[in-house]
Amino acid sequence: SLTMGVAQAQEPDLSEPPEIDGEVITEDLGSHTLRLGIGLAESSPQYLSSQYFADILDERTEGRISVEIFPNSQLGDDVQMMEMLQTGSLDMTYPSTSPATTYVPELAVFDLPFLFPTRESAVEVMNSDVAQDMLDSFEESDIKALAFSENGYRQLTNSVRPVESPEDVAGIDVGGLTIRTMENDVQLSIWEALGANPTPMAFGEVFSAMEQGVIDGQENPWSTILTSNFYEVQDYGSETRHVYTPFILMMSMQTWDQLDPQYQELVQEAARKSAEYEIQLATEYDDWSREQLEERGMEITRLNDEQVAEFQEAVEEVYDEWAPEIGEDVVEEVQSIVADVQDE
Ligand code: KDG
Repeated sequence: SLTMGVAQAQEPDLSEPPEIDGEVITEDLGSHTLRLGIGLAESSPQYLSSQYFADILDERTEGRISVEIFPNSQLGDDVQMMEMLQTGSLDMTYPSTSPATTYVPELAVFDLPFLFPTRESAVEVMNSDVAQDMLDSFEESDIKALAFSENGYRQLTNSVRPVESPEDVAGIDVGGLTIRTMENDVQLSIWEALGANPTPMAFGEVFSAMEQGVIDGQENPWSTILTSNFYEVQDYGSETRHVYTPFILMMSMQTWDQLDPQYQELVQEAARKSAEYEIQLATEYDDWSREQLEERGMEITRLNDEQVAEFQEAVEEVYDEWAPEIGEDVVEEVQSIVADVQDE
């Protein structure tokens, strides 16, 4: 077989999340049930780390703060749930940065294609002051943004044909692929530059839109393609890694303001710890998910350096178009952090 001699990725070990340590708050500072809505499924790293977030708060408040997680866009999509945080009708959500750019435009730096050559460079940027400033900026919109974590490198899937070049996306004689994008203008530009017909759409509608043939394809990390069962309606995958997007765990400011300062501090700490765990899980899931998809019959095209370069060239214009909008200073700052990591 083609995989002969290639090391198999290890199955993620879910049995042992990091130990919960730190002080337990024994004093009764009030009881809270926090509702957290996410778009992804129960088996996703996002859900599993949210569960860990819930466990930390439960253990360290003797059960006084409990977190109820609602997966699969049950309570709404990223855009709707962020609006619900603003009105106070939902306590927490965990969106992609891409639709959150309506609140904090600088976040669109993460939408620039081929910005992060390695996961380490992306993590370094998420831990930087420039990223912390972006989290802080949500306060103006009555949202307490707690932590960045990993959504990950996004890969293209479709139901029409194998894709190994921008020409395959554009389908010179047969027409471009209709690709669902997140609700974000930079993402739209990327797929326009590649000659696709991009269609912005909420995550929760993607599966049925593919099933019904309303769209040909979508792009997401392998873990999402696996855990949201997209392989059932998508025969082809391409390891394009065209963009790395994060998640942000966030809370309604109305909820935040109701928490005792000691609880606020604990929630912030639990958010950071669960975000770290999420990044660990997302990393473990990535290659393993790709192999699981292949085992389930998805035909996955790996791209060589020249093929990746073709995609990269085709979307270069996205930088010219968007860097001035995002802010040249922010883009340069992020690029210099990336360069430093790569030089180490
Ligand atoms: O919970 C997160 C999802 O709602 C969404 O952000 C996932 O990457 C995503 C997408 O493609 O919309």
